Amino acid sequence: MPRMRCVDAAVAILEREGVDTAFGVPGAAINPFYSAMRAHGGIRHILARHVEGASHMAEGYTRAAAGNIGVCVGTSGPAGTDMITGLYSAGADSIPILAITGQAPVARLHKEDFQAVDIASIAAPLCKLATTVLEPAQVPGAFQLAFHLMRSGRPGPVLLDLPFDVQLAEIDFDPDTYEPMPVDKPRATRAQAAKALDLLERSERPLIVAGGGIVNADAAGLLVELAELLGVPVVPTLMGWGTIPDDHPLMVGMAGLQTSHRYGNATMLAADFVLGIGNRWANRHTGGLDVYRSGRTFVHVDIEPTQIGRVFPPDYGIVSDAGAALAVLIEVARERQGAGRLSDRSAWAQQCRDRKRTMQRRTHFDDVPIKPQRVYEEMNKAFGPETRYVSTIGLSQIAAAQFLHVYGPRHWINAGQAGPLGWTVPAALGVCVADPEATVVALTGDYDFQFMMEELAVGAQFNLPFLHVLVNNSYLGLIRQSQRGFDMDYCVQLSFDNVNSPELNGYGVDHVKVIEGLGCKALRVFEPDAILPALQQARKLLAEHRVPVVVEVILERVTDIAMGTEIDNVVEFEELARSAADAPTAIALLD
Ligand SMILES: Cc1ncc(C[n+]2csc(CCOP(=O)(O)OP(=O)(O)O)c2C)c(N)n1
Ligand SMILES: [Mg+2]
Repeated sequence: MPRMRCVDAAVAILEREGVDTAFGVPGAAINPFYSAMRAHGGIRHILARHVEGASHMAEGYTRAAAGNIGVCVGTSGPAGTDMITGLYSAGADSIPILAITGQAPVARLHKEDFQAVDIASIAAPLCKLATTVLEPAQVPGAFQLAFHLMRSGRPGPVLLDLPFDVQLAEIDFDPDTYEPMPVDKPRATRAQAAKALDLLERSERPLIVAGGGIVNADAAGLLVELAELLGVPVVPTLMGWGTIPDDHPLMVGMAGLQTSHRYGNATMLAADFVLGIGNRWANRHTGGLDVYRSGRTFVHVDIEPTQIGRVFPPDYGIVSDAGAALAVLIEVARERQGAGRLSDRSAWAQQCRDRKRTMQRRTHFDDVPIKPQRVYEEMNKAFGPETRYVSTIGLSQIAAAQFLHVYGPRHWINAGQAGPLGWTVPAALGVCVADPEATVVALTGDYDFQFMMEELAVGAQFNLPFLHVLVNNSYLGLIRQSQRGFDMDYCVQLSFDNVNSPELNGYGVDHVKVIEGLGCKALRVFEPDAILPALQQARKLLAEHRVPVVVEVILERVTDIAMGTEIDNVVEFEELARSAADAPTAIALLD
């Protein structure tokens, strides 16, 4: 039996489980693991500038492609605590990442050693498994279980904490005969599919709500197949955006309080039946449950049994992997179609399409300073269906969901539930590592950008080119807007007179100088007609230099973006589109 250090066994298992990349920050307590990566030679390591950055890179890497598992590595103490936000964000969105941390030697765990913190306890509520491995011979089993758990049921993160002496201890282990554990996923039965379709058949105005579970199951194709077979329109959630292309006739808009379309909410309110697949009835999607549920029958399909009934009791619940459920729904629906037992839904689908065509928000403004709506119009012109957008939080993200177009799963990569500021830059780097040839476009406000802009140096060092649209209103815009309810504008200003850059006229941080200082390229735009040429120029710079390129758009400081407290009372702050000229890149043009 081969004899090796635990860390050598761990790295061999990573390889056998399909891992070839790790994002991390070394430190003394994790150096044995780094020595094993070095000896193995098959794991590419991306050196983050902040351990939280490494955790979000791992998330971006996982979210970019089916089957990927991002790995982040750090030392003992603060490295693990820095990863906590990434573990939260990953767990909240059902994203598997593996966090590996160093730890003080076993005998010293209780002695308040330097950088010895009980990271397993801290991370436990966020993870499917968080454990300090105390016995060397348990290390292979811990890694094997980690991958099994991350992939089974509702996917999610795992933290493995490795004491220094455990890392170095020798064990007997045979990498050649190592085998990943089988993955457990519940599957809907024919009887369950038939029952769901019976309920749907009894309705007149049915919808499918398509959640991120469909992305995780890599089942967007099956979703579109089922929708087309039934003729039933689809409302994707924010995490499910892209499961049906925006220009598909059955994509009838997103519903919700913020990241939603006017036509999506109107269609949800008009519906009498909802089949939710791989979604979790997020509160920013539903708003108040009285309005959302009123007069509607709900079927809920989720891979995790405890999700059924968590937010509200559905009329019928099915525990199933989204892909497995879609497959059996298609099977039963096809048989019913053959027997002439499917209703014709075309009149209802046409009503939904009419709303999509007519209920547009205006994007075409010529104002200087630039109104944010115009930025998305120009982005729609500049970026094609292959574009993979990465965004997180803020007015910029909300407006992006209202105005941009997404055409495929994993083309809108977003920290949906946690919304941690700073996520966008490192997540975009993770996407670039996973898909080096992709057109990756990150989008942030100025504050999200400032949270973790140091990670741009990682893009410069490792040649990870993405285009970053930085919309600068010199405000914590979303919080400024929500402070309207308190009649205040308090602690939300980012503006100051920059003594080094008077040309910024009080907009504070000189992002261009920072970006260039980090080894990346930057362009700054003040006028709406300059946005598109800048985006085109940025694409050239990306190709030429293979480093992140940021286009900073100086915005009007105060622009409120449509949002509300219920899906039937979303407040519009701007004029609506009256003709195609008001919304020239809208997905379904007005007449
Ligand atoms: C770690 C963290 N702290 C605070 C918040 C609350 N928050 C949400 S959006 C926002 C302001 C975002 O400002 P910016 O990135 O400039 O975007 P804008 O809304 O101006 O477009 C804040 C503070 C958060 N999401 N995450
Ligand atoms: Mg801002």
